[in-house]
Amino acid sequence: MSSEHEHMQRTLKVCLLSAEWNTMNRSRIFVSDRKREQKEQRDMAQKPRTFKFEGVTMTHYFTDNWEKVKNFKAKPDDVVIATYPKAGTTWMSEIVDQLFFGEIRRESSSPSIFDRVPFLEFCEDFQTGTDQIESLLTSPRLIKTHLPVQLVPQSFWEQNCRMIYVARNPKDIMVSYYHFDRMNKIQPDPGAWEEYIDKFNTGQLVFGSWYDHVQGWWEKSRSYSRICYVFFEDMREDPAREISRLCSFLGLSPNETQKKEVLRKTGFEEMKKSMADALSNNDEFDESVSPFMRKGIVGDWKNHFTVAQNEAFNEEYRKKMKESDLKFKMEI
Ligand code: PPS
Repeated sequence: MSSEHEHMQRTLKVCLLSAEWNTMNRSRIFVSDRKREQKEQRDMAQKPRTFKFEGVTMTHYFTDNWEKVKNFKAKPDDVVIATYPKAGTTWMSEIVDQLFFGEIRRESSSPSIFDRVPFLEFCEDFQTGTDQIESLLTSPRLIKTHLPVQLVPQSFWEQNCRMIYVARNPKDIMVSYYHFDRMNKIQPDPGAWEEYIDKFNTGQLVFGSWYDHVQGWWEKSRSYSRICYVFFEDMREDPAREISRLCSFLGLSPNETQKKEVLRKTGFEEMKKSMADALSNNDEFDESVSPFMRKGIVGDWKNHFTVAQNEAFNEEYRKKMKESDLKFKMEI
């Protein structure tokens, strides 16, 4: 490719990204009044109730747009980032976005990661994940979902899309999710910690049973080769190695400088800083209760589980995972 051609392509991409940013900003102005109303309603409203949807615990925020989610038309180059909540979705989203668009992002101000990687099934009055995805101008489209594998819209399988599944050990998930449910106005009230462990074990948290989720995706990855199954603990242990694995899966070959930059931009402290703006405008989260970028470590569960709770949980875990060859590291 000639350098002139490359230059034109880069300029075009920067223009597209600026256009994307402007479009988002414009629509933000239109929705800002609606959003303010919504915030007032949220502040006064009860936390949402949960119910079973297709056998999975949900709130209406993830089912109200179901017809559109179910019939969503995927494109063959869409990349899906799937996780049980709190497994490192935002971290993986930032890594994949940086791998595809890092250079371009540096040349124009970037929308928040929640806008760059829309949340497929999420739905509020003024915004749905499906609409957000449709209005993305970047290609490939990066799409976040917390859906268990059996609820993923058919079109993603038909189009043979690439999917990255991030799994995290259940004890750290539980701790992270507990604090998230405390600070997130649109998540159900977590109740007491002791009860929370029970709700986790019985699949009563939003998006259902962690056991079914991680095992369902694991089983699917045996028959569908375009799933890259990644562990949060491995990303913590050796992020450079995991990023190289992702690059092979995505067919990308960044040079060493680009890889280093992705590592730098997606480190915990750097992300905490870069997300400050997005999080300050986010009226779902009350960061004075608990920050979204909380600790980002492996093994924080040791500060939450009593010895008795840990023993009881280990027993439950052993029973529920006994048929599976899926192994988690509870510490590194
Ligand atoms: S969500 O709400 O389900 O999308 O949350 P999710 O992004 O999946 O998970 C949030 C947890 O991931 C941690 N995190 C990170 N850890 C290490 N490095 C980086 N860069 C990073 N980014 C996010 C975040 O701190 C949450 O974990 P806890 O244990 O609560 O700190």
